[in-house]
Amino acid sequence: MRHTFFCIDGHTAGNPVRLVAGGAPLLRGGDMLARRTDFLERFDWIRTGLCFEPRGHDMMSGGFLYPPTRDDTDCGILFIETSGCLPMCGHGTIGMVTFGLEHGLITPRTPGQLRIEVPAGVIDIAYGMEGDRVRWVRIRNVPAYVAATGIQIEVPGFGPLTVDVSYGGNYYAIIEPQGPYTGLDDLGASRIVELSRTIRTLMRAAIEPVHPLDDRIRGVSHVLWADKPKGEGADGRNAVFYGERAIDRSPCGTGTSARLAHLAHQGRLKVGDRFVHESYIGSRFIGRVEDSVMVGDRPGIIPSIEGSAIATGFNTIWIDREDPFWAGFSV
Ligand code: PYC
Repeated sequence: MRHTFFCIDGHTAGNPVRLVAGGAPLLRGGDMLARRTDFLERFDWIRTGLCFEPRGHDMMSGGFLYPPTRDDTDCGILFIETSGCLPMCGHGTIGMVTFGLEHGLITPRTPGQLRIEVPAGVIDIAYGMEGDRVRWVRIRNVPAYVAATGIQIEVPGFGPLTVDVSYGGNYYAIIEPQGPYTGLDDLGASRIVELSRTIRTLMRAAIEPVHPLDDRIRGVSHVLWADKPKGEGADGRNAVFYGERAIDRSPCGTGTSARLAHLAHQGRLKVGDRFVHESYIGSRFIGRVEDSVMVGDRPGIIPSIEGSAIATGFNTIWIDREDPFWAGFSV
């Protein structure tokens, strides 16, 4: 049996986005988090088949647009990625909103604005179009907050690190320059990946952050290495590790949100401040601290992230049950 998926492929600031425009399964559930659970239970083969080799690769990421479950939103997004189905994905949202608007898959009730349901909550979008091209997308993200600070770990073959945990739609272990970590360029991509995998395991053994308002969102999934900016006009740089082998090519939307909350927590940013975040490859998002907010009993912020995406083409993909690798593989 052959399943056909009509996709719009592209990237946001260099990181891949595969919008599955045709072939999405019908899902059960009263909100996007419940639909995500249903998808993982019954249809995860679609994610692994579309994201892993031979149809995808270590960084592959994307998702589906769904009808809204509420009256006050325009649509829902379910994210897929090599690491699973994230509660929220910033670069993925920028890409899917861009491709969805450019190809008539999303019809905004108010031009220039969208309200979208994601598993982590509801996000507000502003965007700018010129002709049929979306030039920029800004996400007013779910509230971000710092979940833990000062966690001490000993990384074999590297040394001791003090790590903080911050939430921006996913939970990030944040490592600032210190002791053995002197900067991204001193480490290099393969070492970042290798160390991040170990650090995530150590962090998971040390702490399991649970979202104060929804305990279905929990656990450190990503590692963010913070660094000083490299390019003119940037305020900071990062490398975000996800999945088993990926460094985000974009500055990472949820990672930037988590970092904004982290810097606000440290008193280094305040409401109204802007923070230009550079990715490992030098692409950029503009982050802003929009507001302060309580997340349960924790002080947090409302972050926004702004960036742009480019479609690279249509891609009709088959998952053929006669293919020995129909559900994908990773090595
Ligand atoms: O942009 O939020 C993001 C993201 C998460 C994982 C990769 N990118």
